[in-house]
Amino acid sequence: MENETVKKIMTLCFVIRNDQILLGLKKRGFGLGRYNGFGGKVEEGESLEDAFKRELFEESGLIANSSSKSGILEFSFENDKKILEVHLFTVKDFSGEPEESEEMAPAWFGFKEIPFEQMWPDDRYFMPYILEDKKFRGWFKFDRPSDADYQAKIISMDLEEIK
Ligand code: 6U4
Repeated sequence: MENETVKKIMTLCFVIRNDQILLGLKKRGFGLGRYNGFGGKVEEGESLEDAFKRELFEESGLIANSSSKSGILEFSFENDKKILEVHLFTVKDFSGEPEESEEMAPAWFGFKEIPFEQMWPDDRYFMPYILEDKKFRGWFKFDRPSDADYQAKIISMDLEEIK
């Protein structure tokens, strides 16, 4: 059908160590040139947990030993039928040291030095929940995707804590 929305199920994972968060500078694809957590598309037959662990390992070299589910966000874009359903996880217990991959260049940031101006614009809204261990859900509508030269603009949004 012509007006049918296409939903892409994705994961996004933030790794926290003491009072630092690990972010990766995206070297290719969606959100190129922006810092973000680690994640991507969920593959067929894969659980959300398996999917984020695979992406975290592929993109940063880290192995998640345990994790918590932090939230769910839906992203849409003007004049685009695609909806991204993104499942967010937080990892505080992991093995390994971050390594640069073909997709991401990882770096640690203090909680007060998170480079929001180089991230997707929604991150500054949901990040407090991640840092305070709260669960949340929300949706954001953007004009168009971010890339190295352009930060997407939020057209409308809704975000709330869930118990
Ligand atoms: P590949 O497989 O590399 O072609 P690609 O389409 O580049 O996939 P991928 O795998 O890099 O996508 O995944 C994009 C990542 O960006 C996912 O972890 C979800 C995340 N993401 C998408 N929109 C976001 C947004 N508005 N804010 C945010 N993360 C977002 O913080």
